[in-house]
Amino acid sequence: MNILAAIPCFNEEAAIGTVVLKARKHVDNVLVVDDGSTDSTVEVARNAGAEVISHGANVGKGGAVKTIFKYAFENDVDILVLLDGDGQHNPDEIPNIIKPIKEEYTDLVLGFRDFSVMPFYRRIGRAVLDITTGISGTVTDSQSGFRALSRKAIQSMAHVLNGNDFSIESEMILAAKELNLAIKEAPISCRYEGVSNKSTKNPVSHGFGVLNSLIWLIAEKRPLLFIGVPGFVFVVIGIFMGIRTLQIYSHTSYFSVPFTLLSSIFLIIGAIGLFMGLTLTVISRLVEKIRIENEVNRASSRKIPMRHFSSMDRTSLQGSGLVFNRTFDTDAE
Ligand SMILES: Nc1nc2c(ncn2[C@@H]2O[C@H](COP(=O)(O)OP(=O)(O)OP(=O)(O)O)[C@@H](O)[C@H]2O)c(=O)[nH]1
Ligand SMILES: [Mg+2]
Repeated sequence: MNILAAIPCFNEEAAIGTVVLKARKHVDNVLVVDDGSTDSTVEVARNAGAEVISHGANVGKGGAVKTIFKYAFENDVDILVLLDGDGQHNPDEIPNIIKPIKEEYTDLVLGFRDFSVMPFYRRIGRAVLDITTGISGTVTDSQSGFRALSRKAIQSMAHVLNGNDFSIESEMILAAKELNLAIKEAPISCRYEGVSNKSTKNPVSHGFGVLNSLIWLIAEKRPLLFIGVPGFVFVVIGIFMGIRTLQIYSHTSYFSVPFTLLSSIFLIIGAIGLFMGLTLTVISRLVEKIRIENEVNRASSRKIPMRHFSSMDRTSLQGSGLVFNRTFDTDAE
């Protein structure tokens, strides 16, 4: 079994050596994706025995995670462990986080941190992001970077992740849910004391940045819910106000211009929202069909068994008319 631990890094020379050395005890290979570090992260990681891929410029944590997925996909990794390079995660907990994948039918294991040891302001931010991420179900800790993925999760997620920033943690969960992957959670420890806080980002603006990316991500995936439904509500309010204007007119012969204007504004904005929501839903479905078709093409050229596709993908394929006459060795392996 090919197990890879991968660490997205930006200026982690102080901690990365220990993290790599400890992680090597539990996996076959350690990959460090350096994202334009200006310190000696690359040399330290290499000397500790990690394979290093360097972006050459700072793309963001999400960009590094996408590079990791590409590497894992191309190198037929069976289990991928993601962890941070600043020493907050304990690599000796890797066996716990991969256990559900090895022993149960699980595709994504999310490490969850103990709320009580987390600084107060982080707890609030974490709760907001957890609720937003968990819109279609609950997650205990949506922002933890310590997680493990099965081969099926790697293969099906490698080409669907988009974000370059820290919203990648939520995006991965949303993608896993969409792909009908089995998700489990495992407790992990997380150090806040004694970790070099070289982070230049303010945790509050950082949290808002992630929330902003997350809202756009969900709006993009669920345009009917986020644009169409509010549009529908506006249309209903507009109609109600219009009826009210006519009632007042019929009883008092007074025609309220402001009320009519307001009603028209609600109707126009609502109609635009409803129309946009429907149009964007059709577009996002088409994009999804193309994505699935691309996945199938890739799988067919790499002979990936059909069972590596989620049942949702298979159903969408059958219903989409994108019928493919390639046969996958469904029961093979
Ligand atoms: N590739 C890449 N990795 C990054 C970037 N920023 C942070 N990281 C890495 O992502 C991991 C988590 O980053 P942190 O800054 O510690 O984020 P955090 O743990 O959510 O926040 P703190 O609690 O402040 O430590 C570490 O391994 C970082 O080196 C970046 O711009 N690019
Ligand atoms: Mg950290």
